[in-house]
Amino acid sequence: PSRAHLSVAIVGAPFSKGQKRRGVELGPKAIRDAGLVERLTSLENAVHDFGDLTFEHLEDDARYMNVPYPRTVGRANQILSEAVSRAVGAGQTAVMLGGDHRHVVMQDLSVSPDLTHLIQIISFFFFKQLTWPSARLQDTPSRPDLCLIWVDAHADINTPMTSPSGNLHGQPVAFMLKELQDKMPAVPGFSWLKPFLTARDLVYIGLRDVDPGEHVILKNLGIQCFTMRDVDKLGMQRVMEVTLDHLLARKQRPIHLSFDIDAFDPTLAPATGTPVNGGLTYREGIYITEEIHNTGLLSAMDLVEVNPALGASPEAVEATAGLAVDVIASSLGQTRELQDTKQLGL
Ligand code: B3U
Ligand code: MN
Ligand code: MN
Repeated sequence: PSRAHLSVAIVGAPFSKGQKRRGVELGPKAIRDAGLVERLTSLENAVHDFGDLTFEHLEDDARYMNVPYPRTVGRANQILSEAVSRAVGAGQTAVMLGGDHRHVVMQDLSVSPDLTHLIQIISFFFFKQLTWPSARLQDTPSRPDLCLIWVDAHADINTPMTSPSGNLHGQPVAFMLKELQDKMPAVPGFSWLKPFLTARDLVYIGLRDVDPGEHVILKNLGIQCFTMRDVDKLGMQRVMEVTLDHLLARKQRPIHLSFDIDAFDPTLAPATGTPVNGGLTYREGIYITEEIHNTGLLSAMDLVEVNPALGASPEAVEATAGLAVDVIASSLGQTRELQDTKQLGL
């Protein structure tokens, strides 16, 4: 491991709503149990674990279009955003850990609002707020300063109209993008969240399960996407070179990394809600995060969709959680490169 010397804030977002069901709160816990804090500390980072946030389930939260529990999800995201806002404001690199509620919610409430992925909206949003504290929520201007790397099997860019499932975890990017605002209805619970990201500031890596409406959006907005086919064709070295060039060539600026564990091949990350065959290898995934760390520009990240309740065995869960720790650690300084012997004190 290299020496990183970052101040890292860990925030867990289990989105449990008090529905005590095996697995729901175990996403962040499984990642911690796999040794996250120890690993980050061994990299000589100062680690502050703020524990898990608690989220309430709001009464009278009627479905909006095909989106169930919009107010509960919106509020949970607001709470998380405040926690992230504090951490980033204190100069820390924020690491958000998600669980997956789809499974639980479906069983408990007979609907499937997947709350976890919405983490990605808020963390990113509040970082913007902090960078421009004078900007009002209503008229956040286009800001070239922050950029987003989205590593996922899915594009998560459905609008409530294009979403085949209604699940909000398939929609967070649509809430963020300015270019999509005339396509977005006023989902209750989300009025606090204004679009802040331009299509030019976003790069996808790992896509292989994209819905028809999402294809249209990605093409129309000309978003830089590296599907798994592109990864096969170009190799990850080239993918990262183009990604970082696309985002940073004009200007060095902070990076938000949103990493969905289902970007990896299901053989490596089986304990997740929507696995898709043909995903990233371990080496491809870790190369992404090493390259991002090497920029020195990582500001915040989220690691989502680890769901211990969906692992077929304890080993499957441990493998998935261990992989999540490797992704986070290599984003924050763990490297496979040989180290400077002087730095190692040898
Ligand atoms: N694109 C589908 C499926 C999906 C998106 N994200 C996940 N699954 N994890 C949808 O529901 O929007
Ligand atoms: Mn996904
Ligand atoms: Mn996702």
